[in-house]
Amino acid sequence: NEFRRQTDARRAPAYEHLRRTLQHAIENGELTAGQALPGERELGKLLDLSRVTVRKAIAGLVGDGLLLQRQGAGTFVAERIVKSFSKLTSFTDDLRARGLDPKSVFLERAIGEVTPDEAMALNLSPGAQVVRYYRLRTAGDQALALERTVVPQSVLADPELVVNSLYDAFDRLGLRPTRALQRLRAIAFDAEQARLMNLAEGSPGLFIERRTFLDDGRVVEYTRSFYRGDAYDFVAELQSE
Ligand code: 16G
Repeated sequence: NEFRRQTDARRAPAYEHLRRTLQHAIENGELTAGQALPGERELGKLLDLSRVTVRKAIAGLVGDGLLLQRQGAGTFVAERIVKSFSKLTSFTDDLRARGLDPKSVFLERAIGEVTPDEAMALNLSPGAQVVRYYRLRTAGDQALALERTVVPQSVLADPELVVNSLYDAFDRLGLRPTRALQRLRAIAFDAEQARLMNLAEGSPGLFIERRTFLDDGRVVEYTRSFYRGDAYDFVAELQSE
């Protein structure tokens, strides 16, 4: 409905208008990945808009994942996060390496009895206790992933040992994961996941399952991650057989 769209656009508040203008500039390459935006004050002056308007437009684009804010450095056009598919790194490692500030929002953190599927994945016997986490993974204002992690309670005695990073907790406990098996598949975020991630239902995602081992063969995690499909590139070096 073209007419409706036009009148809506005309009636749209100034921040919405700026948001769309910036979005188009990013989509058609006038603003390129990694490029810094002028400061809020400067941008406001340039476009004759209030600082509040500029701030609101930018906050919207940060939420959409098109812009990134780095503490103390300013606002940048987001680049996709390039992640190795063959290195045993954590969410926290990947984002810290980019100067971002990764966080966990705990949607669930509890001890329970292992389910048959989890027992298979973790090499546990029926009846064993496990620690379960369901976390929203964020950087700045942006939600990047949802993760369900199961760890044997024999490995993590207390769920509170994980503050933001699971691998930091392993490190503090002197546990050194050395190997993992991983599987990746494309998914569409369902309504509930989309709500948590602040995305439209059906947005593309990457489902990654990881089982991580210590040197002695113990499995320390079984994690099912749902990464934003529009934010990550997975890369690997391939060698001939
Ligand atoms: C990554 C891992 C996930 C692991 C998490 C730990 C992938 C696909 N998955 O997201 O298996 O549990 O990192 O991150 O890389 P943390 O130490 O920040 O909690």
